[in-house]
Amino acid sequence: MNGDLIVRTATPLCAETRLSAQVGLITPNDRFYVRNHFSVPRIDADSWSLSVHGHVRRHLTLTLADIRRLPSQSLLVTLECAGNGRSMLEPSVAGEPWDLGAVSTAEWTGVPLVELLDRAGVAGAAREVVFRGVDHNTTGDRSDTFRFERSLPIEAAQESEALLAYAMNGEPLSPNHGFPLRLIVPGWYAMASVKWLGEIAVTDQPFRGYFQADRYVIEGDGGAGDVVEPLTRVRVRSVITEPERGDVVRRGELVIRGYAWSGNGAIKRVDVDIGEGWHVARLLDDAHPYAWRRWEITKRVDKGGRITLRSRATDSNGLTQPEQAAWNRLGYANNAIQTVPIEVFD
Ligand SMILES: Nc1nc2c(c(=O)[nH]1)N[C@H]1C(S)=C(S)[C@@H](COP(=O)(O)O)O[C@H]1N2
Ligand SMILES: [Mo]
Repeated sequence: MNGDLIVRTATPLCAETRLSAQVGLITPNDRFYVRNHFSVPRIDADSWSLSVHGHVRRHLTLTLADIRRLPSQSLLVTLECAGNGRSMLEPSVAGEPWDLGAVSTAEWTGVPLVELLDRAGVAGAAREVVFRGVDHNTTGDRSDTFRFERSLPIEAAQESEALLAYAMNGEPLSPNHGFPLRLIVPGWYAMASVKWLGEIAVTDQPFRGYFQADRYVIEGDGGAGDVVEPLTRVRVRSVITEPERGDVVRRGELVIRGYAWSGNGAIKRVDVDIGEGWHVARLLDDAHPYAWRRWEITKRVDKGGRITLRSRATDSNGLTQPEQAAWNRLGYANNAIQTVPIEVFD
């Protein structure tokens, strides 16, 4: 395993990118975070096919070669696991104890989902599109075997610029990231980006599968079953990658660097606090609609001792990060401002 990944659970593999290993705009494939619910399915690309059925005018069965012949597109997309930052919640919650590294960015290449839906011809009664992974097993509180499946409302399927991706940063998808084909839903928490696709079913009913209705939902005070909000778009967030928690730095010029992203609009601003108020950081990189942006700021630190660094992103809809996490039982969507304590010496 690449040393730039921190393993949170070994089987199924869940591993996050070390913050210090986030260096460029794009995360190299071998250090892109991994979140698997079941063991990685072994898929033989030659016998694999994708079936598109349900409320469509034409049922399609496509081989990988068929898919690669369709018009393709490449998009820079940041994926963030909805559980990213879960370990910071108090009181603590069950689930993968992610720090802040369950987020990475790649250039994905594949066929626009609309291209395929148009070829199949979506029927008038269609309400949702269900994406079925071929990975399956039992999990958590269920004893039967079931698949990883998620749906998108038909409007989101048609308007989200979703891709059926077969390549990641110019290489075929690796087994961990969904070989041979996965969905990428730009702007949405990454549970929507179903890996190891086998089937796409257009339905006239709301889909109520486990990973749709029992997981990846924000619950109310009533606990399990009291769903307030299903997770969709990524909440605005920033992370500080440099310096790191606990670093000891010399007095003088201090360079602070990190990333900022939002599923609800472009990043407009990042403010950084070095213990005495907010300063506007410089945004780097071009703005890509679905990818994070690097930022940096240089500040003088004249006093020795402990200081706490914080960063706060704001997007084009004026949404910003809260000081306190909005606690929820399943530990999702914690976009609270991160605190990075460091020590300054003379
Ligand atoms: N088929 C399938 N798709 C899946 C998952 C899975 O376990 N099985 N995990 C989802 C979750 S919760 C996340 S965060 C992303 C992780 O994608 P990555 O492993 O490529 O980073 O895949 C999503 N798609
Ligand atoms: Mo996730």
